[in-house]
Amino acid sequence: MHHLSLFALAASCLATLAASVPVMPGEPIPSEAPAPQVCRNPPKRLEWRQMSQSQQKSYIDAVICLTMTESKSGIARAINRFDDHQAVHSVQTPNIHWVGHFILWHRYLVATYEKALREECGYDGGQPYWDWSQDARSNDPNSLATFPTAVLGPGKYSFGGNGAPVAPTPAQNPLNLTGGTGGGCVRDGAFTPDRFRVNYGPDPGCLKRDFVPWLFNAFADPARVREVLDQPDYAAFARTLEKVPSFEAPNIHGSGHFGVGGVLGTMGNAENSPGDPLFYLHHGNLDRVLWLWQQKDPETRLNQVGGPVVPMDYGGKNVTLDFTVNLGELAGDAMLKQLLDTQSGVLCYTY
Ligand SMILES: *[C@@H]1O[C@H](CO)[C@@H](O)[C@H](O)[C@H]1NC(C)=O
Ligand SMILES: *[C@@H]1O[C@H](CO)[C@@H](O)[C@H](O)[C@H]1NC(C)=O
Ligand SMILES: [Cu+2]
Repeated sequence: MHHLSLFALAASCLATLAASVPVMPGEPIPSEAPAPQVCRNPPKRLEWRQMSQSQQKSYIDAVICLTMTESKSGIARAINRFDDHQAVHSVQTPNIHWVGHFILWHRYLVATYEKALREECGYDGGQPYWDWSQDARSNDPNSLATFPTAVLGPGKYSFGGNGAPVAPTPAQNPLNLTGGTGGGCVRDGAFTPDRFRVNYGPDPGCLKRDFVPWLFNAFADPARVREVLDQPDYAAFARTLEKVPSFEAPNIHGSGHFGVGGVLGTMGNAENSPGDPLFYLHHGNLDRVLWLWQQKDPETRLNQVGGPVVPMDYGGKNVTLDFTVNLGELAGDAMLKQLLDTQSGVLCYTY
C-alpha cells in the first residue's frame, strides 16, 4: 500500500472517531476543523455503452441541468456552470497542453465537472467515458461506418452525430486538414440547437461536429493505445499521449478532438473543445488510459511526474510532484502529487 492510501485510511479512522463522540447538551459545539479529505464510496466510471438507459438519461439530464445553473467562475461570458468548465480550459489553454501536467490538469477538470454533476445536479454515477478504440477501423480508413456509434447516436439520450455538411474556407483551415464530412450544427441526439447552446468562445451558437473518418480511424487505433500504455515512465507516457501538433503523427489525444471536431467542429477547437459535452467522455477515456498505465506499477507510478513546465520545452525545466495547478474559482489549487491517485481525497472515483 502506498503512502497516499495509508494517509486516507488514517484520516478516515479519525473522522469516524470524531463522528462518534456525543455532543452533550449545553456544551459548546466543537468548532469546525478543516475536514480531512477522504474518499468514501468512489463512483465507478463506466464506458457509455456499459451504462443502462436510465443511467444514460440521468447523466444527460444532469448535463442539461448544469447548463441551467448559474455560473460561478467569475469569467466574463461564462453564463452557466457548463460554460464555467469550458471557460477555465479556454483561459488556460496556452499553459496546459504539451506540458508535463497536461493529463493531470485535465484529470482535475473532468473530476471537477463530475463533482458538479453530482453535487449540483443530482447525478449519482461516475463520469462516463468513451472508449473510441472500440470504434476505430484501422483497416478501413475512410469508412464512415464507425459513425454513428452507440455513443454518437441519434437518440434523445445520446450525444448525437455529425454536423450538417459545410466546407471550410482556406482561412478557417490553416493546417489543411482534409477529409472533413460535416462542419455545421449537430442535428440529432441530446444537444441539438433547441436544447443546447455553446455560449463561451468566439463562435457562440450551436454545437458543431465535423467527422474526419481517416483521422479518427488512425488516431483511435487500439495499437496507438498500446503504444501509450507501453511507455516506461510518466514523462514518456505524457509525451506519447500528445505527440506533436501534427496530423501526420497519430496520437490518441487527437482522436476524439479531430476525429469528431475536424476543422469546424467544437471538439476540434483547442481552446473551446469543452463546449462539446462529448469532451468529458473523450478526456474521461484518456484519464482511464492514465489510470490503466498507473495500475501496472502503482508503487512507482502513483508517485511520479515529469515533462516540461513550458509547452514543448523537452529538455528544459520539468514539473515536480509539488508543481501546483489551478482551475480558477472552480476548485482549490492542487499539487500534482494530489492528482496521481484517483482516490486521494482531492479526487474520488475509480474505473
Ligand atoms: C496549407 O495550404 C496552403 C495553400 O496550399 C499553404 O500555403 C500552407 O502553407 C499550408 N499549411 C500547412 C500547415 O501545411
Ligand atoms: C526533463 O526530463 C527529461 C526527460 O523526460 C530530461 O531529458 C531532461 O533533461 C529534464 N530536464 C532537466 C532540466 O532536468
Ligand atoms: Cu485541453
